[in-house]
Amino acid sequence: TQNGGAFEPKVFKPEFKDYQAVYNEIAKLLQEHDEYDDGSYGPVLVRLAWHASGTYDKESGTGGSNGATMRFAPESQHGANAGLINARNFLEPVKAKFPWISYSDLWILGGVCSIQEMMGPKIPYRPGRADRDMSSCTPDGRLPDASQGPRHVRDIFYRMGFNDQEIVALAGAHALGRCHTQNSGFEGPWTFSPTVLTNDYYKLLLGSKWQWRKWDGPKQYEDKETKTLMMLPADMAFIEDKEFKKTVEKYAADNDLFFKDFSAVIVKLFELGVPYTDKSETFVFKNLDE
Ligand code: HIF
Repeated sequence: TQNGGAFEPKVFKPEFKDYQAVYNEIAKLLQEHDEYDDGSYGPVLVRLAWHASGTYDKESGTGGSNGATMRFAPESQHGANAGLINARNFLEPVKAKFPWISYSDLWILGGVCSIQEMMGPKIPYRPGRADRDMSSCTPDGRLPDASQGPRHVRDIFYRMGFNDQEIVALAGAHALGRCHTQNSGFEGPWTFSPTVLTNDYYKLLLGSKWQWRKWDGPKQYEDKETKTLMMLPADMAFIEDKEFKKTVEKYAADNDLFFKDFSAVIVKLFELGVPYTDKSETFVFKNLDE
């Protein structure tokens, strides 16, 4: 250029330390806002990251976490996304403090941070997602229907490109959080410690007696002993189906194996449809207390 580049705008190139700063900010806000739900925004942040990613269709290459199109109607209004406004709003002050990060990268970083801070495994993170406009919103019906069984669960996750073992490894995330009548119509948590990631989901699926809950709401299961835990019909798919059940047994018996496989498969989920280049770097964040 004429002036030797002196007046060219400086392009900010975020590095590991910049993303770690975003991670730390989210982790700090998670600690500060322990008034929400069971004491943490972590589960709903994980659900946001998954619903942003789980719209992916491998045939057409549409959907996935690239784009953050859930900011816009109609996607924000899809029944499956009810309640995720809480997660999106939670992350707004983080976006305001670090405006250089895309919403799509931020939502996934929110999921990664929440899993690690809820005592889960390390989740390697690769930035590179760009926000898109509402013309990239995916059609309704790409996320799973909780009232259905093994066949539907397979259809939905095969469409994203997962196999049976990977589907079961993902399912352990229902150790976290709960169902809310105002969101899905269902009610209750899957485990006794819904803000800590463990293999308890698999242990409870196999070890508890499950019966239909008698209530006005949609058909769901309750544990016979305490009647405080729940399973969706779609969760029961994992023990109704023999192939799925074998893998449930493996993870119920071995938390380390679950952590290893869960980390790998959630990275795959979070990266569906993201146009990475050879130069994309992978980051492993320090937890807040490390
Ligand atoms: Fe969920 N899921 N999910 N889910 N989910 C809910 C809540 C959470 C399904 C249905 C529901 C996965 C798979 C499936 C989380 C994470 C993951 C709710 C309740 C429903 C109905 C929403 C509400 O009422 O607020 C179905 C049918 C799935 C296919 C089997 C993933 C594997 C388990 C992919 C996954 O990671 C999390 C976390 C929550 C808790 C959100 C909260 O606000 O606490």
